[in-house]
Amino acid sequence: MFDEVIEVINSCSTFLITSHARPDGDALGSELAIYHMLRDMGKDVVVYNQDKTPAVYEFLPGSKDMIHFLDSVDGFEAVFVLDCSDIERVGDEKDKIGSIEKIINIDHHASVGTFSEILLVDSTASSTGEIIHRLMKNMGVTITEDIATNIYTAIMTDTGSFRYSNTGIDTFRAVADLVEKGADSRQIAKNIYETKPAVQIRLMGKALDTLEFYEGGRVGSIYVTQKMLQNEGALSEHTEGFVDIVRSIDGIEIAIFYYESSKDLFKISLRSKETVDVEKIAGKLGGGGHVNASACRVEGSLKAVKEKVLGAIRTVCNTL
Ligand SMILES: [Mn+2]
Repeated sequence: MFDEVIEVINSCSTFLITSHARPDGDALGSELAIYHMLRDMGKDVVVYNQDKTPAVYEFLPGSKDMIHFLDSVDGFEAVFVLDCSDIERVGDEKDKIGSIEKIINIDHHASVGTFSEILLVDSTASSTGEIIHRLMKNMGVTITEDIATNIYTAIMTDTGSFRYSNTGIDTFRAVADLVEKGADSRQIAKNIYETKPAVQIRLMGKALDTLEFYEGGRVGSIYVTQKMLQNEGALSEHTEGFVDIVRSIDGIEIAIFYYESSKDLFKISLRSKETVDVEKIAGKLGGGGHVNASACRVEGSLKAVKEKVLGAIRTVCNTL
C-alpha cells in the first residue's frame, strides 16, 4: 500500500496537493503536512483549495502559501487528493485535477471512489492525518514541528478531541509521537476551540432557537438559513460544529444540522453517538461519510428537505 505512494513521491518532482471544498481541519492539516514533507525533500509543491482557509485554521504552518485559483495543471506530474471519497468533492476544478497523470488518494472514508489508481485508504483510521503520519513513519522522513502541528490538528479535529469512536490506540500512539516532535497540544486546542468570534456565538443562539426533537427525543435538529447569516453578519464557516451541540443533548441518538447553502439547497450534517450508522442515512440521500458523522445535499424547501431526511432516518433505523 505504501510502496506505490512512496514510488511516486521519489520519482516525481512537481506536485499539486488538494482536498475537498469547505476544507476542515483534517483536510488542511493533511495537505500542509504533505506540503512540508515534499518541500523538505526539495520538490516543487503547490497546495490548492477551492475555498479559502477558515480563519480558525490560519495558524497552521504553511497556510499562507495555499492558492485558491488554479490556472493550468500543466507541469504537475502528480496530485495528492486528500480526505476525498470522490473527486467531485474537490469542487469546480475536478476535471483539471483529474487530468493529472498520477493521482494519489489518501483517505479514511468508508465509501471509496474509483478516481485514482494509487490508493492509501483505511476506513478504520481516525483521520487522513493519521494515515499520513503512518506513511511518514514508513518513509522514515523527519517529522518537523511544522509537520507535527499540522497532523496533530488533523487528528484532533476529526476525532472531536479524541472523543469519537474513530479514536483508537493507534490514534493515541500517533499523537504521542507528534507531541514528542513538537506539536503543542495546549496551544493547538486553544487556537481551534477558544478563538471563536462573537458573531459565531450569536448565530449559534439563533440556530438553537430552531431546535426540534423527533422520535421521542432520540432525533434532534437545528438549522441556519442564508437570511439568518445575513441578519447576524455571519459566514458559512461560522456554522462549523453546530451539529455537535445537538449531539451533546442527553438522549439524542441522531443529530441533524440543516444549512441552507443557496435557495432551496441544503447541506445536511448528520451525527450519531453510538451504533446508529448515519453514513447509511446520508447514502440514501446521495451523500456519504462515516458511521458517526456524515453529510449530504438535498434540494427543496426546508419543510420538504426535513421530511426527506426524517424519512431516510426512519427507513434506515426501523428500531428507533
Ligand atoms: Mn477526514
